[in-house]
Amino acid sequence: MNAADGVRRERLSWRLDRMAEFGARPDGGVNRQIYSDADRAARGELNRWAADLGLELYTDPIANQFFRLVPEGADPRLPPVVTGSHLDSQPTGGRYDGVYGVVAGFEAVAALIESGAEPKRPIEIVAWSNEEGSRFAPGCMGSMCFAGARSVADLADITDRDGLRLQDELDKTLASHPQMHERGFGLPVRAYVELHIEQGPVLEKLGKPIGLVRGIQGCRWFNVTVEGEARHAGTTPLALRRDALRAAVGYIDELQQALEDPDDVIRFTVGRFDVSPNAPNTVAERVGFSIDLRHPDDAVLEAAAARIGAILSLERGGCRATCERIFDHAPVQFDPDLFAAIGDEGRALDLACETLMSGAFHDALFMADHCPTAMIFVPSQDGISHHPSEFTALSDLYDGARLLTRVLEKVAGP
Ligand code: HGY
Ligand code: MN
Ligand code: MN
Repeated sequence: MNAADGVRRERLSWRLDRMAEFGARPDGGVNRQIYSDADRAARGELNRWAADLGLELYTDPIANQFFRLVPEGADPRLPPVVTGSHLDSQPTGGRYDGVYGVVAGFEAVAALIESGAEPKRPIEIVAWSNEEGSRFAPGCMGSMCFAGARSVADLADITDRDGLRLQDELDKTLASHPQMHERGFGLPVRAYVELHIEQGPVLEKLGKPIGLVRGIQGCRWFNVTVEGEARHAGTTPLALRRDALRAAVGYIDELQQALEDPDDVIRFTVGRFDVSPNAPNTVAERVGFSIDLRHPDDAVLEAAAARIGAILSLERGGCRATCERIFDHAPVQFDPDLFAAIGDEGRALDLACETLMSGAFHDALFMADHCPTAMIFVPSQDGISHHPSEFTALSDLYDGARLLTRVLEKVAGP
């Protein structure tokens, strides 16, 4: 039996529903942020699934989870084929972003085992830590550390909005799964294939169930801090104020105008905005805000980043701004051979495929620096993601999992 025929729709659906229970929101979405109790509980569920399948459990110093299958007759010394994505979600996240790739990895491995497939090399499912970066910025910490782009020591003292340190929350998470064997970063990988929802409108608009992802656009994140002076709202004349909130709003307005793109390709987003002391009758002393900047052309990203730096270098209303770049990856093109192999398997399954670039970043962005990497997309209804109403039809989830299974069997084969 071809392993892909062994993918079970109901089991896939059950696994997704089960994972959505961890951090479930009343509106049907999830809030399963990294190193939270909900995240730790979800990790425990994966460990149970892995034990049921007889997989070996590994973790590393940033608590990435790896579930390893060494098939009968395979050579354990060969670098594995790795598939997976992330469990962590946005605070107002959906039920599919990231977790679908992990769940489909379990479904594919179960189907491979049940079909008696004989891959010649190990296969591993990975759940990367902190792809979203919503609690501890930046995102992709797990894949960044694995691929050697950052060290855990670099990230240890980052705090969340409650002032909790990353390292302390990470230690709690590592302690929560003592049964996982520790291993280091950067192990050799034959290929990394990530299955993910598109999070955009393209596939649905074209009526195509599968996206063959050519690459991911470049992305930079900045943390901006505007320093002013706290003063009494009733007694301090405006002429004497150094109002950090007024200055921050002015900076953001100027940045949005400067980065205005008639082709609407530049993605400039301020998603986080923190005011201190955040009191109605005290002039803002300090404002912190995030900048998320993306574009498929690195030269455009570079020029836009320079504009941001120039604007923030100027004093505004007596206030000064500092701008720290905390995330930076140039656009990537995925491995052409792996990309072609996925297309071949998609056509062999008689699935209509569309080639596209990813607007969202994924752990594949950093894995592309480490090994041959590619991605598969399935459609997102109305292109919605990072929202509780995120939805993908089970038939599409099933097709994606079948294609992933065929690709794993092919790439891990002789
Ligand atoms: O922000 C992103 O592109 C990803 O969905 N975390
Ligand atoms: Mn994701
Ligand atoms: Mn996301």
